[in-house]
Amino acid sequence: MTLDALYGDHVALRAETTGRILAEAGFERLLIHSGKPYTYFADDNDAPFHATPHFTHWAPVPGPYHLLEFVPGSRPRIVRVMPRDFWYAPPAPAPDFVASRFDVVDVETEEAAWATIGNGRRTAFIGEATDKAAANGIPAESLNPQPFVSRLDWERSYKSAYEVETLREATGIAARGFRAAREVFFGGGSELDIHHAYLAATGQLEDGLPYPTIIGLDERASTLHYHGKRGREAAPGQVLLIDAGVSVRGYGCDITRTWAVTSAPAEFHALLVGMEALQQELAKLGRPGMMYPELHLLAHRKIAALLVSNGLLLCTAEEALEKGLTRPFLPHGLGHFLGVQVHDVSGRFGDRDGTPKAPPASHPFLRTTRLIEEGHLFTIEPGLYFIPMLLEPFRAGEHAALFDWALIDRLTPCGGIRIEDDVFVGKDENRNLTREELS
Ligand SMILES: [Mn+2]
Repeated sequence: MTLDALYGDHVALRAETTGRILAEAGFERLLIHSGKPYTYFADDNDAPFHATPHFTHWAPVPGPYHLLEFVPGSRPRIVRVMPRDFWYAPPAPAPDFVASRFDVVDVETEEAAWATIGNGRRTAFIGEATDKAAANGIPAESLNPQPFVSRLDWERSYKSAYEVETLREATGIAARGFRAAREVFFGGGSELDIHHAYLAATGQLEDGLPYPTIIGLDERASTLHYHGKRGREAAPGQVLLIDAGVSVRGYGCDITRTWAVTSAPAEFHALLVGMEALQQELAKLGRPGMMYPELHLLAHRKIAALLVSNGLLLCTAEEALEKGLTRPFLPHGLGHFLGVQVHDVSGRFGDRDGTPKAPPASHPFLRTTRLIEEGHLFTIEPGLYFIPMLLEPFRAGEHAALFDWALIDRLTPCGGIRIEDDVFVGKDENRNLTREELS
């Protein structure tokens, strides 16, 4: 199917589900504001603009202040604000495949956009510009109303074929960046060199990334969201952990790879091989009917076995799990939903109304507590790190004798390992979008 046809189906699906959810809540119209720029305090510079995710979910039309209107049974409309301006270029026009599904009206000011939209229907408003919406006659209880918004967020966890194809496209571009990064790393490049190689190979601006790249050599691989970019003073490295994405039509892929040079400790190479194997298994095992937290606990079970078989833990895997000895090595969740947002919405919903469903108390950072269902798209990203601040309490604690501290100290300069793929839960099997493009 062409992108145009896939997008047509995606918009039709949005219309169907949104129509149903509007009717349930007694609304006649949905209005989504694309957002307003964030201006830094006491400055006249804006942060990179990110559109309201609900807007992007309908239409990849860049720029602030636009209004998207959907009335069930009518063709949806986008009122775009295209200022006449000689300081800044106006946003790019809507692509044809979008323009053919919406009535696109261009106006020059935000005020004109609101005047064009008008009022008079029971309207649910989504967006940050609640003052403008209120001034336009939308009552307070209809501004980002709950549980209406949660029900839309719940629907966002089921990806359309258009969304899957968009993420596959993003992944294909990201794969070029990972190959370039790998080459620069093995050539002795710095974190900064690797970052620049990634941007150049993916043809992206830094502002266009779905999230800032995480590029850590050696011990920096153990800082989960390390955003520094050291120069040649910290190169070459023995280990590279790179976590980076590419954004296409507002959807970002989220991929991590860890590589080590031949001269890195053999024990670290053994852990890399083990992590690769268990990551691949987990990506296949997350199937409909399983609770995501079960998969997360299975990751800990497999990592316990890996730590034991490689001599880092001096007990049985069962005992390691029981005593929580894997937790300092893997302090984050196994993965998260992926979509318009990198940590996509509704991962911790207990139901479609957004009733919170917390992760297990001993795994507080797990972002996904949902039952896995067909159509879900999530990351599988087990990690194994040597994080001194998390290991210290164990070194001083009652189970200290169950760790091989000499080995752990020798591997600590290697930082850690994370391997992350993006996985779509298909009808008969999972589709690992990342492995289709990158080994
Ligand atoms: Mn991730």
